[in-house]
Amino acid sequence: MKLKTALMSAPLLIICGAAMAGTPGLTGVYHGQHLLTMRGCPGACQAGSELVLGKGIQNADWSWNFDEGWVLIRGTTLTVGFDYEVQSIGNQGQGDDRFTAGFTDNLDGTYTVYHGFQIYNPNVGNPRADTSTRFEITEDPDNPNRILIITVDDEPAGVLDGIPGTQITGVFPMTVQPDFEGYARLEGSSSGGDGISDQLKEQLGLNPDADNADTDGDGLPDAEELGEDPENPVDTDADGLIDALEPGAAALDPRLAAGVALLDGIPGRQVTGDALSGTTAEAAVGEPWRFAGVTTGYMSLATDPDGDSSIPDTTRGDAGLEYQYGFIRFDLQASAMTSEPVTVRVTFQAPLPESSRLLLYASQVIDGNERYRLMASDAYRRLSDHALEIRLHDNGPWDLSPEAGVLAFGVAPVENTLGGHQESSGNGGGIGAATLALLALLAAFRRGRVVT
Ligand SMILES: [Ca+2]
Ligand SMILES: [Ca+2]
Ligand SMILES: [Ca+2]
Ligand SMILES: [Ca+2]
Repeated sequence: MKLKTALMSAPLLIICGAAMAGTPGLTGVYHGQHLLTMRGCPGACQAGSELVLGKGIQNADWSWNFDEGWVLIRGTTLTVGFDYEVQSIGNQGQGDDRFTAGFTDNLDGTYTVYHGFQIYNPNVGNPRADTSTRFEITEDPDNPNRILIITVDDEPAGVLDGIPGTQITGVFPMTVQPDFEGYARLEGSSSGGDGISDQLKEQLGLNPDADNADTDGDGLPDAEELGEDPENPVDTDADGLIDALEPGAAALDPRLAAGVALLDGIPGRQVTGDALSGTTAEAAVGEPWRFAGVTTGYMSLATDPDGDSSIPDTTRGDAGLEYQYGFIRFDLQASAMTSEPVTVRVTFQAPLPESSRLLLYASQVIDGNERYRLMASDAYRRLSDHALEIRLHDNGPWDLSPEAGVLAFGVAPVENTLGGHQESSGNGGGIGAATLALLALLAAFRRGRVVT
């Protein structure tokens, strides 16, 4: 079986090699974002043997200076619940210097960064290693102000293993390989011709490449909707989504949150290889509630906070569950005390899984930690191929009359590709054996006692 896998991976490598593009000799300073995928090998690393241990829950910033040969890479939280950092070799320096690593131009379209990598998981001793990562960096043929950055397989100490990234052995509970994917834009560029920098648009979640520089497509240009001070953009209805993101009348209605880009994305533009990145959703809630903030990201923990049956989102479809919609997290405010159920309707631009394959996870914040649980199937309705209605009852996991009058919750539609969703009010409805095996491994990983 393993021999077959190894044989099959060989032609794959050749295909990858032929597809390699890359732009040697880049100059200038670029700023952008990346998404990290952490892979691990329970045994020896070979293509097909790896597990996805987690992704960043959000895109994280990075800045590339090709004139001076260094990159500053910010970390974020992984979907398994702990933070990672990309550091200088030896973790030297202070402040930003600590996160700045040197790189060399290999003159073949790839660039090798020499850096430290650390995860903050006290259960396994906050492990850290010095390593390197080889990136293929390509000038976007459609926009010379933009570069596209992927991690390639590079094993300076051995034979390529067919898995993107470079093995870090003997430090983490298993051999791991960080895989960074992202993009960056030339400092000071303004592709929209409206005087607003691409960098600021990215920060605000606006699409620098949108037709006529109108991200939400409502006929009002981004520059106009941002207002007089683009650094402090206008949000007329104070629902947490700026006017330039909310099309038309939604910008005036705090009970309607529109133009919400999935997976921490940018409306109308795919940020990562995930197909739904950049597709949008909108949400509606009734009186006395209103939206006060909306964020999206890759699905965070799906965990039972009371027990040991942790279900981290780490499968990414590898074992039957697809978290391709990520999560949408809402802050709701009530204008009056109420204990009536709250009904939130969420409409997705992309179609939802069919009823028999749809699972819904929902979060609550417990002691500052976000936890996700599988929702009972009678707590929501699939209204159409694109819309869900979710009812949050008092005395359930959510406190609907908190002292501050604020309710925070997230939802994450999940596709059970194994089908046959079994009714369940607890964890694990329809979860297959492969997932359970992976979860057992991950639980051990999180406790730091994986035997490899
Ligand atoms: Ca590799
Ligand atoms: Ca607009
Ligand atoms: Ca708004
Ligand atoms: Ca609104």
